[in-house]
Amino acid sequence: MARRIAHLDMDAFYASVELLRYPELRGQAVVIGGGSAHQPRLLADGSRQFSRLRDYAGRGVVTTSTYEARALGVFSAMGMMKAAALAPDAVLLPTDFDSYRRYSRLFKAAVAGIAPHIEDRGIDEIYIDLSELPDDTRELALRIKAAVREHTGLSCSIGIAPNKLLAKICSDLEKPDGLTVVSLDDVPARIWPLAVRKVNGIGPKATARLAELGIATVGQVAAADPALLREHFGLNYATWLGRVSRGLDERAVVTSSEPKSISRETTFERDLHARHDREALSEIFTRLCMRLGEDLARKRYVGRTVGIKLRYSDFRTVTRDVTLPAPTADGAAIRRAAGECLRRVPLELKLRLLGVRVSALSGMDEAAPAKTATQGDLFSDL
Ligand code: DCP
Ligand code: MG
Repeated sequence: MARRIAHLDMDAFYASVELLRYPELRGQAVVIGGGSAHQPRLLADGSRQFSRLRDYAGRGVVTTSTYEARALGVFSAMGMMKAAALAPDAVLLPTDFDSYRRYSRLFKAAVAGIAPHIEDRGIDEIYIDLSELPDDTRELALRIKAAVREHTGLSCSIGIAPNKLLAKICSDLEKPDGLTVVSLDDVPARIWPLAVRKVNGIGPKATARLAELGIATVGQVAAADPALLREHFGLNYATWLGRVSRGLDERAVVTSSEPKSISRETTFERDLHARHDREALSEIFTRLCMRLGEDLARKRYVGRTVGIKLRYSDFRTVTRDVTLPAPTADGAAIRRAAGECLRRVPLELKLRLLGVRVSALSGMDEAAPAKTATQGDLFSDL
């Protein structure tokens, strides 16, 4: 029985929330990413005076932009000065995360009223498993879009497919206000012509490597010699590439609002060697663990199992984990446990990615076993 998975992504999310507040900006090139200095000023006649990109000076980047600004070449993550050169008249607004979080909760609640099987993927996107619902696919999607609009005043784009991989690709195909439904039979016509970077999980480095092999589209990945992919990407990633290029993906929609694990990972600017770049690597490693500890504390979780993930320069990935006697959210304790894991992996090859994960979570406020005095000393001999 084929599954029916939707991916919903809000259109120009932060910018669209701002337009609810400043409807007079509708239809204009608007860029989000300023600071408090760029707060619009209310004039004596009741109208508002907005900052313009041309007045911007600094090193900030664009957080997002309206589609009108994108038409001028201004996109997320672009340096603001570069954006100002392309679109000097664009309106610049400060970011207001509290509002975005509020609208995020609102749109998710609106969807849950129709289709409750939801996996939260961040502030502006969710997966929805529609498999159990009796309704016609398009009719259901239109109802979800209408509910989102009614509860938030915002538009979204939805992709529906037999799995998460294809649904995510499809939600982007007809943005904004898109609705795209594909089946596995549509993969050659709809997916194969797409650039490889449209696939979630094929990042800039893999894209560059594929380009060196003359592979630019998903179809070319599907047609590539599996042995060639193995040689350049390692068995795991090559097998994954082969499957995704055929539109295959078995991952479940994970509805639980309770996370199974909390992790952080980073892909290095350049590949690092455990010995030759020891200092840089150690610093990044420590920072990851400290940040992870802060994430856990903020979300009020502690975890008993600490794991690491390494991706080598040849794209092979290894993981190791260790279970602690008592759960922790302490960055230094995570660092010691992760360091222990690191000593159990081969480190001859350079590394391109390092990740740290804490799982076997429990609530920090739950009646957890009292922290023992020995906990902090546990790894002191390592
Ligand atoms: N965002 C960010 N930094 C980025 C990209 C995005 O802070 N480099 C924020 C701003 C976006 C929000 O996350 O509004 C959602 O990201 P999307 O990639 O979904 O971008 P948009 O929703 O803005 O546009 P689209 O219509 O393409 O989805
Ligand atoms: Mg979006």
